[in-house]
Amino acid sequence: MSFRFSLKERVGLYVVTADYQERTHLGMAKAAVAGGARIIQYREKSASSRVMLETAMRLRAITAASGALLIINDRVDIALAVNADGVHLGQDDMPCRTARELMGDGYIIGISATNFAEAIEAAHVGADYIGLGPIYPTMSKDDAAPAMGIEGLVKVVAAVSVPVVAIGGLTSDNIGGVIAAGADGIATISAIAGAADMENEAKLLNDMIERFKQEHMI
Ligand code: TZP
Ligand code: MG
Repeated sequence: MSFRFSLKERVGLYVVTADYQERTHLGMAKAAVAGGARIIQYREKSASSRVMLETAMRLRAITAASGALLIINDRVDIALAVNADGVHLGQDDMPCRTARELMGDGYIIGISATNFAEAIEAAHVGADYIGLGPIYPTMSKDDAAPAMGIEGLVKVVAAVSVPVVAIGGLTSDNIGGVIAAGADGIATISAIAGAADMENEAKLLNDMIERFKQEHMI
C-alpha cells in the first residue's frame, strides 16, 4: 500500500520455497536470490509455528542481504514477528481487511486468485498484488484449481491495475508467452526446486523475464 518502491516494477522472478524432494526452504532461497530472484515467498504447510519462526528468521537474513523481498504464506503472525515485507493470503486464509488492520499500510498483502471473479475481488479488497493461477497444470499444489491458461491471464490483466504474478507450471519454455500476455511477475516452485543447478536456473529465468518485459514494453 505505501511502499518506497513500485511493486509493479519490482516484481520479476518470484520464487516460492518448499520442502521439495531433497530441496529445503533455505537452500532454495539462497540459490534463488544469488540468481537474481526479486521476491521469496516462504510457503510451509506442515511445520510447527516454532520451526516456521526460526526458518522465517533465517530467510529474513538471506533476503535482506540481497535486497529481495520476503513474503510469508498464510501467516500474518510470522510475517510480523520476523519483519517480513508482507504476507500472501489464499481464499481460505485471513481476509485482506483483517490482515491490513493487523499489519498496517507498510506491509505487502498478496492474494491468490484462481479465476477472474476472485481476481476482481482481490483487487477490490485492497490486495497489493494478485497471485494468479494455476496458469498451467501443476504438481506442486495438492488442491490446485483447474489451469486457466493464457486466456484467463489476459482477462485478469485487462481488468485490474495491481501487479499480477502468474503461477503454476511456469518454466523457461512458457514464460515468454506469460509475460507477453501481461503478467508482471513469474512465480515458481518446481522450475527452481527441480533444477539440477538452482542458482543457474534462477539466473536464466530472471534474465529471460527482464528481456521479455523490455520487449513487451516497446
Ligand atoms: N498456487 C497456484 S499453483 C501453485 C501454487 C502455490 C504451485 C506452483 O508450483 P509450480 O511447481 O511452479 O507449478
Ligand atoms: Mg494460504
